[in-house]
Amino acid sequence: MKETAHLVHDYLRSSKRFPHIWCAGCGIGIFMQALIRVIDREGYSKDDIVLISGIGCSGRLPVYVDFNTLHTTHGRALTFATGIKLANPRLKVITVMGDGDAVAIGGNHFIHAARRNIEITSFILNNNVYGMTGGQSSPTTPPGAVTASSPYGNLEPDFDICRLAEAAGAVFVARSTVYHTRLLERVIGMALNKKGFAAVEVVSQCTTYAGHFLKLKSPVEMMKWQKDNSIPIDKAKDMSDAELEGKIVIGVLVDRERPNFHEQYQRLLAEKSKV
Ligand SMILES: Cc1ncc(C[n+]2csc(CCOP(=O)(O)OP(=O)(O)O)c2C)c(N)n1
Ligand code: SF4
Repeated sequence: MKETAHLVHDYLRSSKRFPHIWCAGCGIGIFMQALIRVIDREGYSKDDIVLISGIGCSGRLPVYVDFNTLHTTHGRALTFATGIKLANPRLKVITVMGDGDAVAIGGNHFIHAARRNIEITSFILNNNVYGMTGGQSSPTTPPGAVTASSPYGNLEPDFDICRLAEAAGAVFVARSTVYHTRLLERVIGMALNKKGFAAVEVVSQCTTYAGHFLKLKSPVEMMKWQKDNSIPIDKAKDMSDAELEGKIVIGVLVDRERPNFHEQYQRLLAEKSKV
């Protein structure tokens, strides 16, 4: 097997796209490498994949990798992904979104993609902040955090992306951090193989902005924080809500079956074309 550096290099676009825009120590690159490793291991060809993003630091990911890619508008990755999957169900359609992209401006599309159960593998890189625009509060910023848009402390409660995905109907829901790379690769693989809407929350460090309000001074401290605060789902099941306060529950949270939208849509098209 190729070393990670060589393998990843084979999947990156050369020349003009680099240097990338990510800050040193940002977690997005760790996720990108894990995604590439799993795609390679699972044997997809580059042409099988369509990787779609909205806007944000996380949204830059498709710019760097050599798949079919779309860098769309803020919050709209899932709308483009839905159209592509309906038009060409053979393709493996993947979205990469920031927390703001997926569940603030794109929240409506997120819940309806889950409700429809269209086969899209969606990765939500949750760094608890709007990174690209300078560190404003997002729906996953902790209450009390001092951010660019909440200088006296964030008044809003944060919400749980995985619970939202589950309640909206996603058939596969998992969470990992970028610290837990083996788990991350396992859930990426499972999500890619799921025949329905899969949501994977990837807790990732924004060292430049979230590090400040989490009072963590370096990428290393932030990853140690991910390690020390994560609880595997099997253990979490025996813990109370109070005990889980401030913890990151990791692992496969939902894995269930439900009719998927694009297969029903293809059947309908076939039936109607006979009439
Ligand atoms: C319609 C629209 N509104 C606002 C923006 C400005 N904008 C660009 S990225 C972004 C937030 C990015 O945060 P997130 O989605 O969490 O991704 P991150 O940068 O943290 O990876 C915003 C508000 C935009 N580009 N388009
Ligand atoms: S601003 Fe934050 S999320 Fe964006 S590249 Fe820098 S560290 Fe990463």
